[in-house]
Amino acid sequence: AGGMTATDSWIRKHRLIYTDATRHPFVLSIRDGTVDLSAFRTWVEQQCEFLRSFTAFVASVLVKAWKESDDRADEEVILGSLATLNDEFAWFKKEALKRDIDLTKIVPQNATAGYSRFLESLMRPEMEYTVAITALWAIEAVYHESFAYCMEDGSNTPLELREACERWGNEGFGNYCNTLKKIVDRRLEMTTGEISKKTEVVLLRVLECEVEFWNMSRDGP
Ligand code: HMH
Repeated sequence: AGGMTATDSWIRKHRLIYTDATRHPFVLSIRDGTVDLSAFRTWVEQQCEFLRSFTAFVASVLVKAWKESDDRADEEVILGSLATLNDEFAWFKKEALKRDIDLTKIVPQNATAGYSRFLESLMRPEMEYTVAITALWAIEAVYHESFAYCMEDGSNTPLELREACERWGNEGFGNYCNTLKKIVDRRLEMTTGEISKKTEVVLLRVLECEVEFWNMSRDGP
């Protein structure tokens, strides 16, 4: 199809799971205002755990970009991801404090632990940059699409959740996701069929992990 990039065609091909990840019932409940605040609390708690492994993962992607990328501008984009994460940590600490969550006592639930193990597998030095940057794009894009949906006209998002939605749903974050998507498509144009296949499998695993993370948040401990 004219103008369809590799990422576009994957999203089209895997539309069902992509929609499961970006229009999950938990997200829909935020959007329509029926979200259970104890579920949101679980989400905040598990996010604090997830962010630790996610940050280590993003740092590993930066190392891969430095070693393997054909374009040094990639390093700046990934450094930007780390800067945003620095900010996110501060925000979650504030949210945790508001909700009386003791950050030192959080026990990672299965979905969080499974996601961390998957990210750890992507951090191995032999894992290709193309594969890792694709995972980064997908992880960020799912949150952008989910939370942007909660900010659209007609949404009824509770006041105390608006900041969360704004954080990932804002236009700047959307532009950042698009920049990552362009990097992925550029890399996929220069890669072999084998790595392309491996990348597609990793993309699907990201989407699964995201669905499991939402499921856990919705269902509570
Ligand atoms: C589980 N997926 C999860 N947490 C996040 N913070 C993001 C994606 C986006 O940064």
